[in-house]
Amino acid sequence: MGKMKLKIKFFREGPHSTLCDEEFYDAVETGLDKIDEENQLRDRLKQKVVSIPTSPTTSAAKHRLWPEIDKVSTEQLHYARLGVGGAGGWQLFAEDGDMRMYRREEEADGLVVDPLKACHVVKGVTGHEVCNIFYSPEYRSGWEATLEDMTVVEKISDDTLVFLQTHKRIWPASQRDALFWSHIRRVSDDQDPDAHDLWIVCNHSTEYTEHPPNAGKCVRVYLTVCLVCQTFIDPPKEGSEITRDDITCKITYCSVVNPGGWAPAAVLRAVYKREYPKFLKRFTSYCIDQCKDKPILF
Ligand code: 9M6
Repeated sequence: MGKMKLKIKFFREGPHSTLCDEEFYDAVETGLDKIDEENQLRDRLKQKVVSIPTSPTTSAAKHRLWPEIDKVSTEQLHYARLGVGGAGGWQLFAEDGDMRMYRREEEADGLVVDPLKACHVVKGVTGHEVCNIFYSPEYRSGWEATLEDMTVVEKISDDTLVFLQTHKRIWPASQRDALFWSHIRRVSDDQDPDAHDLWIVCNHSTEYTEHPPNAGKCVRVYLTVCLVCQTFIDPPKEGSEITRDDITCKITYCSVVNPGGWAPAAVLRAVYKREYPKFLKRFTSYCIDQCKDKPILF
């Protein structure tokens, strides 16, 4: 697809935008390409260390959000484990090696909220390691290519954090931010005590009076995301230890993002189609890279 350089003096986001979908998408694509270039440059530079606030931690179970955290995490785990065949209506839209991405076309109040479900198989890492990297703020900027800023608004417990993130602006769309709790847990399978534990991270939008939505230049997005991982280990050879070559991690990633404000449906769908596969490939290769020289965390 040839990139047009558009010379547009006046434009606005919204249903009265002076850009047609194609022009809007060309502009978005150019914006995304620019972010890619910046990231490639940044990847080669040393990573900045993110500090986590050391506020006193409470037990998550006593927190006002706990009933919701527990309910949504359990629901999301169940939802992630359902297959993509049959009546679910999932359509395959991207495939690359062992990675498969499915979506369902859905709208809410005229906004695209297409649910996404992705399956991937990654060798050399455990589910515990992958979930730790997805959850922990110190890794976030290493794999989140569209991240501009991230703060931990509250540490509810070691396994539950609340994040406020701003994403890089993709011109001509408004910049987006997201405020969500993130919860990590191990789930043991009572039906199959021999099976390896599952690990899940669930991210879900929340509200804080201190951080009202759409107050500044950002439009707030609303998300429900879950990452579910299971580790498989090849039977160890006689007298030898398990190495990373014997480990396989099966990943399911489910995401529903409400863009919060208007954007042309066709443009959003094109952005999803372009960004999700890149996102999951970048995340999983980051995990492999981070883990390769470290002892295995089962
Ligand atoms: C909406 C991932 C948290 C990791 C997460 C996200 C995605 C669209 C998108 N872009 C309108 C947008 C905004 C998003 O897995 S997470 O929880 O660090 C959270 C939010 C992605 C936020 C759009 C920007 C304009 C496309 C779907 C997208 C997919 C993947 C990566 C980046």
